[in-house]
This record gives sequence, C-alpha cells and structure tokens, in this order.
Amino acid sequence: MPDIAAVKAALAAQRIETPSWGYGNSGTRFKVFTQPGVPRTPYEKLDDAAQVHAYTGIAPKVSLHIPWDRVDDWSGLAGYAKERGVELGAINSNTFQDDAYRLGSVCHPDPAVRRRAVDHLLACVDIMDATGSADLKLWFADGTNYPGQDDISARQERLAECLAEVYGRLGEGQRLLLEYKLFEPAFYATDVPDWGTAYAHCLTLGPRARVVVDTGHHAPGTNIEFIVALLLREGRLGGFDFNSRFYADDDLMAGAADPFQLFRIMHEVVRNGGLAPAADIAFMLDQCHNIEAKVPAVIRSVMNVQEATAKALLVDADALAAAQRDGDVLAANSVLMDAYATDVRPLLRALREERGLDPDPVDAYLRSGRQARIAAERVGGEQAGWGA
Ligand code: PSV
Ligand code: MN
Ligand code: MN
Repeated sequence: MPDIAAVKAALAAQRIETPSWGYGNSGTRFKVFTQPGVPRTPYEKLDDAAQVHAYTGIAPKVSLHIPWDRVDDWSGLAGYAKERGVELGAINSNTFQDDAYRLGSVCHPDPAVRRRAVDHLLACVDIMDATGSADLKLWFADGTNYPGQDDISARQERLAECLAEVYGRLGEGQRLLLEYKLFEPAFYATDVPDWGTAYAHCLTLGPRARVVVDTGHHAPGTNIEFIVALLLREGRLGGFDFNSRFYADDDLMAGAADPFQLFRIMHEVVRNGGLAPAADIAFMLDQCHNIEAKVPAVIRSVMNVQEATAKALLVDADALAAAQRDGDVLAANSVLMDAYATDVRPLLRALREERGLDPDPVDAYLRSGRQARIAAERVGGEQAGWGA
C-alpha cells in the first residue's frame, strides 16, 4: 500500500502553473461576456493568480501570452510577481492574430511573413531573459483549409528552419516547448497536428526541445495517457496544457468533463517519474472561462488536477505490478479503479490544514469578499485575447 506521508509530501511539492489569459474576459467567437472585476493589466492578472496560489498553496507560477500581456518593464513585472508570492512561468507566443498570418506564420510561403513571425518568437526569448522564464511555449495556428492550397512538405521545411533559428537563440537554462493541435483554425491540414510531428521537430532541434500535451487538442477517443507515457519514456514531455473538452478545443476547467481521463494521465505521470523535479514537466492550465467567474474557476481546476494526482499517487504500485506479471487482467484493473474510486477530498483537506490553508479553497475565496472589492475597484477590464 502507498505510504500516506509520502503521498502527502508529493502533493505538497506539486506545482501547477496558471494562465494569465484565464483571468481576463473571454468567450467564443459568438460573444465575449464581460465580467465585473476582471483584471485590466498584466499586474492585476498577477494579483488574481496570487490569490489562486494563496488559497491552494500549489500554484506559484503564471504563464504569460505575448502580446496579450504587454508591459514596458518585464523585469519589473517579474519583481511585482515575486512581491505577491508568485513567479512568471512560460512565455507563450502569439503568431495567429495579425492579418499578415492569413496563410500561416512560420510556414507561410512568403519569407517576409516568416521573418516577422520569427522576430516575434525571438522577442519572446528577450522577454524570457528579462523575466527569468525558462520555457518558450509555441503553438502555431498554421495550416491549410483546402487540398492543394500549399505544399505540405515545403511547409514542414519552413517550420523546421524557423524553429532552428529560435532554438539557436535560447540561453543555457531555456527550453522550447512545442504544442500540437489536431485542427482549428485550419480545417484541412494543420502543420503541427499531433505529438509525432512535434516530437520529430524536437528531436531534430536538440535536447532542450520538448512536446506540450494540451488535453483539448486531440481527436475524440485518442488515448492521451499513451502519448504521455511514450513522451516521458523518451524524455521529451515538456509539459501540459490542462483543460477539458466535450467536443473540440473547449478550454473548459480541467477535470470537469472527464476526471477519469485526467486520473489516467496522472497515473502515467506518476508511474513514469514525471512528478520528480528532475523530470522538469511544466503542469500548466490553458483554459478560457466563458461564463464562470475567473478566480474560482482557476482554483477549481487546480484542485481537480490535485485530486487526480492524489488518486494516481494512491495506486498500489506493487499490487498492480504483481497483477500485471500474473496476467490477472481483472485484478490489475481493480487496483487502478480502487485508487480512482477513493474519495481523496478528506486527505486534501487535511493536507491544506496542515499547511495552514483553508480546507476548502473555492469557498474560502468566495467568503473572503475580495470578489466584490475588485468588482468595485476595477472598472473596464480587459479581454483575454480569445474572441477579441
Ligand atoms: C491553442 O488552441 C492554444 O491551446 C495554445 O496553447 C494557445 O497559446 C492557447 O490556446 C491560448 O489559449
Ligand atoms: Mn494550449
Ligand atoms: Mn487550445
């Protein structure tokens, strides 16, 4: 049986990074619903992220998205974060919102557009130098809508060339994390559609290039935990963008749609050493709240990832290995399902109390009265970028 003290220690050491864009107004392409009290500046986004960390104790990092987040003084922003008890995490690039990118960015047929895209990515590395961020997270909206629209192989060639230039600019402790996505906005062929394509580019680039698994970026029915196990085995899993999906890239709260899938993913993470600091996996959220309140929704996601992790840590590894060795299919499956069926909420409540936190983070945040205060103080909040 797993040692509960060790399980608690692993849970206390877990780190989940929250997205700056999860705190602003967002929506679908049909409507952005504005909410009272949303942040007006990157500084206020950090204030909100600091609340999530204060109530959960495990969310000390915040991902930025450039240029959705814009300030004059990046090291000043990093200092501001520190004062609030958080730090800046991954820098996410954005080569998908300019008119110039109609036919793509780093895969665009025109070298001038590729130059513009690469210059943006290099500028993101400059920001990382100033903020102390270690990870450059790249997602490309590049692709084609119609067969014959562009040459698939030529686009891969352009992508490889641009990535190599950016990789060459990285400093010692910096990494390039490449995110894939099956479709959207391109509907025929996406240039980085799957883990295999991302992995192939990362292999060519070098050891500091790794793949990001966004849980919303696969075809329905895809066995995501298999991808996770494989990338971990190869030492090429860079991190996660956790969120939930019912249909496509829904960006709902992590663990809301399919908590069992989240558990299966975390089981592979635990089983393959992915929680160890040496594995250097960035556990990030990538969610956009359409109708729900931002800060409590991010807290809920963090808690859902934490619950899935707790269940994964409770898997009786010895019993599982024995059943697998014996070829006892039912017993092996039972070991896993027993862990999944465990109500870990009392354990997590106790852990929070031991760490001086309120046992119920969402409720504690709502009781604090802060929501009403920021609604009164912050007038004219920003859009997150999505749906803008
Ligand atoms: C693309 O769908 C994506 O998942 C990428 O991570 C973007 O940077 C992010 O969404 C923005 O929400
Ligand atoms: Mn993502
Ligand atoms: Mn996405």
